[in-house]
Amino acid sequence: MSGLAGRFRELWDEIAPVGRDADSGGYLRYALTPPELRLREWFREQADLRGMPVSGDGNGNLFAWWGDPPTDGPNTDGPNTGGAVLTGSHFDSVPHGGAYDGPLGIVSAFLAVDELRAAGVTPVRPVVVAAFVEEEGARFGVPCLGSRLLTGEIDADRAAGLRDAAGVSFAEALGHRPAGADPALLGRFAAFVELHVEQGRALVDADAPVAVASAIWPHGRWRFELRGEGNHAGTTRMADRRDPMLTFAFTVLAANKEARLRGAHATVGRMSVEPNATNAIASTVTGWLDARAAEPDTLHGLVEAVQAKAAERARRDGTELTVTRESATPLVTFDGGLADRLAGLLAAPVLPTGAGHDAGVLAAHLPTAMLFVRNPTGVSHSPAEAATDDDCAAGVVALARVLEELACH
Ligand code: HGY
Ligand code: MN
Ligand code: MN
Repeated sequence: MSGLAGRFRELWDEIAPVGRDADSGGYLRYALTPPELRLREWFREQADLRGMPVSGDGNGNLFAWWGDPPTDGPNTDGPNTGGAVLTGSHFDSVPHGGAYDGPLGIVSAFLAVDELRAAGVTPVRPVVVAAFVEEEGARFGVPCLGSRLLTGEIDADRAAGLRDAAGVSFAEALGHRPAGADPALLGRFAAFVELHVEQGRALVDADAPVAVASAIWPHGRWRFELRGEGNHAGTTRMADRRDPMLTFAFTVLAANKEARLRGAHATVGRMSVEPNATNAIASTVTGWLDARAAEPDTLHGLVEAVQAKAAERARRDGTELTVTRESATPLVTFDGGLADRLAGLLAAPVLPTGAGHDAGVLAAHLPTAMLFVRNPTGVSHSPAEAATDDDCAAGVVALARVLEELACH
């Protein structure tokens, strides 16, 4: 194992146990809960060790600065003139998620700073490591919540009122109303480069450790609420039932079929049932559709078709359907010039992805790129997610070269 792979492993082992579920081996690192709060403390410790002052944006995002942090005053030099190069990712996970999705981008960023310093490199512009809050939306339901707040893509009052399963609001978890958009801070960044574990097998098939991202599929989340009539499982005749579970089951099958017909992706991985009793017909069933497609029109057609099939079945079952879009991310095409420049610099393949990222939000506001690190299992949002220390070291080297390219010339 190379020296850098060893240093990666050493730093990685500091956070690996945090929030890990002993039974599943997956991670329960929900935003602003004790495991994620511990990782935020670790972030500050790592920044302190490197003499990198940490600033916040009032939304729960953290920024460690190598070079001058923002002054109190607004950035009056105009957009993106601050020239800082932003990197980093997120700490939060999906329930029983993998170890690398998010934290790899933050650990790699600190190690890339170490590599540049060890090589005697001094950037002419600040290099900033970010930890964005609630990227997965696993606690408050809206993915990329922190980056959407920073960029003004979600209203601060709506974000403040988002609640978790226990009814705790984002504002209560944060300790205050989120500050919302911060154009002055955003204007200090000239580019954002997020390193992330690949959530697929393209790099395995390409036999390459690192890739550059070209695009993120448009995708979104829709909540399907079905209301029927709760009743006794034993005494209610089948012909008399208005069972929302029936409509829901049909909707899940319709989503799968419509996605296959379109070469798109549709997933229903989360649901809730009331009263959720073995011997009672459900009164309400709520399910969440995660839909994604390479093209916006395909995605729109998919969701329209699933909604129409669900509504038709609800009429047959005598149930009531309400569909609410909870989040949507348009097609993200990363800055082509930047992607090509980095792919040339790294001699790396260029890949699209169906996974959303904070980079997908920031891409609408500043030149943004992503680096992917090979995942030998290709599995993600699961304890089976993996990356080798050597490939992670290759990711650090690649990120260090990119940061030097962007911040030192
Ligand atoms: O859901 C996603 O695509 C990302 O992993 N948050
Ligand atoms: Mn994820
Ligand atoms: Mn992620």
